[in-house]
Amino acid sequence: MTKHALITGVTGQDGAYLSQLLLNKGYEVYGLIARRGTDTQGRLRELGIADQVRLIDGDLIDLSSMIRALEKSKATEVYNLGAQSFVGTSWDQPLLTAEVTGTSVVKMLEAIRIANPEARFYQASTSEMFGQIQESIQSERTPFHPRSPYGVAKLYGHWITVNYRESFGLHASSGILFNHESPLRGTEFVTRKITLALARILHGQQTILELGNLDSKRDWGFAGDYVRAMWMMVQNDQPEDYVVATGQTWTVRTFVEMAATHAGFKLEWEGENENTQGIDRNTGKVIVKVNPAFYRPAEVDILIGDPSKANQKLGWKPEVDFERLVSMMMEADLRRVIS
Ligand code: NAP
Ligand code: G4F
Repeated sequence: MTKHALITGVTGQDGAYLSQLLLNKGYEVYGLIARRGTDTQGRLRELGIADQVRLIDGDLIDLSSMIRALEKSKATEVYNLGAQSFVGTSWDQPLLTAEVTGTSVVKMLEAIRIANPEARFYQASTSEMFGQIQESIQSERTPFHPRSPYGVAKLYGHWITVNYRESFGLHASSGILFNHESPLRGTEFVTRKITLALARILHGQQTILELGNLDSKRDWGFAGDYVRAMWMMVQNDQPEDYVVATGQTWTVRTFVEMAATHAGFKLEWEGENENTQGIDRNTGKVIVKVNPAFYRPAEVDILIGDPSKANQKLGWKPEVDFERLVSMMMEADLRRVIS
């Protein structure tokens, strides 16, 4: 029998890759879509699947639309990926973030209890919940200390998922995913901001790339690998929580250097902290500059995940390494800027 899945956040990076994965497995894929803009389906189109995903109007703050989406889709698997997902914005819109990223999770869980308690549920939790890290390598057992309104909202979503599993026996799993990127990453996130800017600079459409904290370290993986982990969690008989990560960490500075090398710049750094500049030795031009406007009120300095549980219990491991990820993103933006 054909499986039906409902994805919130279907127009986002992960929503697009997960839709592709599920369609390839023969699922009927339904996506909850909040029609705010005129062109929200760009990522689904880029993967060539826009006409295969069935869209249902709805919003994460509207419980009734979630119940209707569950009824219309007849979903037996629900992937809750929708969120205000940009950490920086969460200080400017903390209440919206609390609702869309935090308390909407209990609405989706309630919708499941009302419309189909047998449906399996995946919650998109995050390494941002570790924030000011309490252990040098973070696992499912590491205590949380979020550092942003986004991280705090996600922590609510995480614990309410655990609570509904324990209270009502729902098949609800929470994936604590570390940063994952791709050519479909939003341009506000640092990796894509870097690759797009370098491609534009190379083609004379931009002069400089301004960044904040270059020393911040992240465990960056490929989104295509990470949506596979989501699906594996939902298929497992036992609903549980899993860290999904590569186990390696890199600075923002290293990301810039690798991307610049890939794009053909010879980058050298001068100055320190707020005076830091990245100069292209080919041309003598400054192409990267630190701008404190991009610093955050409270930073997550470093994240490194331990994916052993996902590896042992689900058989999951990442296939794309950091270097390949950077080159994949850089190549995609070079192609986009030229065309
Ligand atoms: P993304 O590209 O920002 O996608 C977010 C999605 O949520 C978009 O489809 C967006 O729709 C939708 N959305 C926002 N507000 C909504 C609302 N009120 N009602 C319905 N839909 C709404 O995020 P992503 O990178 O794919 O991440 C997917 C999920 O994983 C998010 O929950 C994120 O917080 C979490 N996460 C991401 C990472 C990562 O590194 N990527 C790591 C850990 C956890 P519009 O396009 O219409 O705005
Ligand atoms: O790319 P970012 O904005 O991602 P961040 O804050 O780590 O959040 C992402 O990953 C989380 C998982 O850990 C997700 F839950 C969340 O939804 C999102 O997908 O920033 C990464 C780092 C930060 O330390 C930031 O301060 O890069 C630093 N950074 C330096 N300059 C910058 C910039 N970040 C952005 N966005 N823009 C800059 O100019």
